[in-house]
Amino acid sequence: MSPGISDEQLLDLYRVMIRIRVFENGVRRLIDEGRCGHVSLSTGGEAVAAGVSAHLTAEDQIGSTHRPLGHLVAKGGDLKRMMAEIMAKATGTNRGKGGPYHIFDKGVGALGANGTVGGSVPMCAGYALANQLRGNSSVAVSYFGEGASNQGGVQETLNLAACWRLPVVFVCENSSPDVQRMLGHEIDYPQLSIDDVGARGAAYGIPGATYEGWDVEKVYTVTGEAVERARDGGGPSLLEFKIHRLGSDEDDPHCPIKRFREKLMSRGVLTEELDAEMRDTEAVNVKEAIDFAVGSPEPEPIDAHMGVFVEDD
Ligand SMILES: Cc1ncc(C[n+]2csc(CCOP(=O)(O)OP(=O)(O)O)c2C)c(N)n1
Repeated sequence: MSPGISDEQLLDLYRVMIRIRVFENGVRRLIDEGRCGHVSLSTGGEAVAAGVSAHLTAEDQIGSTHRPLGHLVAKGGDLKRMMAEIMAKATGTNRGKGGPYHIFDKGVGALGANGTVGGSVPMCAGYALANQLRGNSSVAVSYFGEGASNQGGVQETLNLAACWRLPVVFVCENSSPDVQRMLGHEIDYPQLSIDDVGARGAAYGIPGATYEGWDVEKVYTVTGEAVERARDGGGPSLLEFKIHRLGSDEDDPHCPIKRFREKLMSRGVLTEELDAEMRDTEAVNVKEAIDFAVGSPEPEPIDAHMGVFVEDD
């Protein structure tokens, strides 16, 4: 038992983390076999996706990055339709027209990945403004990377969201601890003027802090506070989670799943049998998702004209 988190909740968090890893490993195999296009994976960020989404319902919105799969799986995304979208099939979440960089599932409140770095931030402020104007208690969560945090639009949005006390939580996944994995970034060539993006919250008068992103219990606890504050009209927060981008295995000492598994085992919350059962279940689900995607038709050329405009609902 962890303070404030029941054993059942801990196992739910673990299950979601496993689901994300198994799903992304399935996608990794498709990439290696040349059966889908380029996909940016989120491996290593499972604790953030699981810990954040544990506080959200389908009425709450998330806006994601170019590494959206973990966020979407944690938000309750349908694995079959997600896999079909990744393979550009007509049965996909975006009918095969968005691909992984724009994957979208309105039914679960996953309002879009963004190939444009930093794109989720102003969009989520917009969702939050809509929530505020409608007077509901929904909260928007915007995911972005530390690279995106330097975008002008991100800074402007933080200011406006603070001024208007919008119900939004800004979640920065900072993978710079793995500097060698950063895109186009030379070691020792500075990109950020400070170490901790969370510290920028103070510049806008909102709570901002930095945490270890492998620690799902910490993610769960601090996000719970930020989401509650946003729901209660207390305005936005900025949470930074330091993470390591990883490969497919769990041998890496930074692997959030490995670390959580060891904790849960030592506390007697998780057994080898339950762990194996969860992994088997997720493997079957992912296999079914791949089979569904493979067996689905491609979109018809005429579909390019469909779904372009939407009536107000
Ligand atoms: C507006 C914009 N500029 C540049 C790019 C090219 N690009 C794709 S991923 C990436 C790195 C983003 O870094 P970060 O936000 O920290 O995310 P990470 O990949 O580290 O998870 C860049 C520059 C882009 N997609 N959009």
